[in-house]
Formats: sequence, C-alpha cells, structure tokens
Amino acid sequence: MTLRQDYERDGFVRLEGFVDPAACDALIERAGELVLAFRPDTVSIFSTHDQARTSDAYFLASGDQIRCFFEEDAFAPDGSLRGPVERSINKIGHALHDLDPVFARFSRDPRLAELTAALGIARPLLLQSMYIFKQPFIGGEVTAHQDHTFLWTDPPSATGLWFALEHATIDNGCLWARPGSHTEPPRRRFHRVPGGGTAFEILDARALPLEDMVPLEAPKGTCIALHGLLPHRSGANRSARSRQAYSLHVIDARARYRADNWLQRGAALPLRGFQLDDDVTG
Ligand SMILES: O=C(O)CCC(=O)C(=O)O
Repeated sequence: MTLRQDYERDGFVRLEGFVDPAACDALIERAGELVLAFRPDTVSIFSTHDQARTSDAYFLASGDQIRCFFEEDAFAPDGSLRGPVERSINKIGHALHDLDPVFARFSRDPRLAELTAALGIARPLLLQSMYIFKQPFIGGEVTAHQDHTFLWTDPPSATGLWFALEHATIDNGCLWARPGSHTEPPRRRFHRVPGGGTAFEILDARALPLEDMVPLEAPKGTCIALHGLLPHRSGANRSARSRQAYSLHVIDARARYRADNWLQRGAALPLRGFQLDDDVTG
C-alpha cells in the first residue's frame, strides 16, 4: 500500500519519526518564548464547548496574527489565573507559519511539500497554524469535529498536518478517530454572520459517530495527516504531563475558500504555498 492509498482508505496517515526530537524541542522552546512575551491585555478563552458563543473579536481577528488563547479551566471562580501564564495557555494561533521565523522554517520544510503532494493536494496553500499545549491537569478536550466545518472550501480540501512534539497518549489527551470515517458528510459549517460573531449552519443533524474511534497515540516526532472530513477529537488532559503539538492546515488553491469562513486574512498577508512566491490566483 502506498501512503496515498492508506490515506484514502483511513482518512489519516500516521508517520512516526517524521520530525527529529531536536526539531520538536526547538518548536517547544520557541512556543515557550512566545508565551513569555505575551502580555494579556485581552483574555480570550479557547473552548470547543459552545464555540459560536465564545468566538470573540480577538479570536476572529487572529487569522493573520499570532495570538494566545487561555484554557477554560485556567481561571479560579474570582477570575484570577490559578497558575502561571505559561501553564494556562490552550493554544497559539493562527499565522505562526507566516509570522514567526522558527515556525515558518519548520512549516515550509520541503518534506511537508512532498507529503501534501503525495496526499493529492496539487496547489497547497498554508492556511492556519496552531500550537496546542494540552496543559497538564487542565488541558481542555477538543470535541469531535471535521476540520472542513471550520475551513470550508468548495470542493472540500482542508487537510491537517498534526505533529506530536511530545509523546501523545490516551493519558495526556491524544487524538482519536475512526479509520475510514472521512466518508461521513459534513455535519456543520462554522461561519461569520452579518453584523458580527459566528454561527453553525446545521447541514446534517446527526451527531458525529464517536463509537469505534480509536486512539491515535503518537510518539514524539510523529506526523499525522488528517483528511478534512475525518471526524476526530482529543480528550482532556488530567495527567501531570503536557501533550504539546503543532498543527498546520493546508487547502488547495484550486478550491474556493468561502468569504464567510471565520478565518480571514488582511491584504497585507496573502496566503502562500510552500514556496514563498507561490501564486494564489487562478
Ligand atoms: O491537538 C488537538 O488536540 C486537536 C487538534 C485538531 O483537532 C486539529 O489539529 O485539527
């Protein structure tokens, strides 16, 4: 079986040892620096529970920025942080791959271009990057979703490249998915609404099937490529170990990106492919 055949059969492919440990450590160190430099004049919490309500202006304007979002459980009832800020951040998003030199270099490694080409993405554009901490004890669960819901193109083309920067196990909140379930139709479309804010358009009221999902445990350095229609989730982390990961989402320039998708960019930072001079038109 080729990588492409595995991917088309399962909706994901898991490549152990894709990133060497030193490269993982370099991203971990850089993310730590970004958090230490973060001055939270805005407190924005990232949670996949009731996401349309919790998408604030800070989140909605982060498509072409580097911004930090807090864990839902980072706060005490009086609103103060329970722990240090570096143990309180859920994720950094969403343009690390364009704005931060360390993440930009990692994200434009020619091996990533080869991988996306092997998966059948003819004209890749690097749309979104997220650094996900899955903090010890308070790391929030990510409820089951299809990435296409959030990064809608016609036809569907969103593809996730998810990198385990630390060992990801059931205990610290690894990904879960059911092999082959990328044949599920999209259930919801997350979009901006006129006048501000976001909403989910319900396309198919059936819940995403959670049964038969299997844990995609991933040793440090593993890359998991995820089809945009594959329902996947990750558990809360109640363990004492974080589960840091970097996630990069690519779309195909041949597909139409919806103008009311939540993630939009200003003219100053157009989408690019793996080569910085990749053309986005036509
Ligand atoms: O890392 C996680 O827990 C969730 C990541 C995810 O859903 C994604 O990258 O699409």
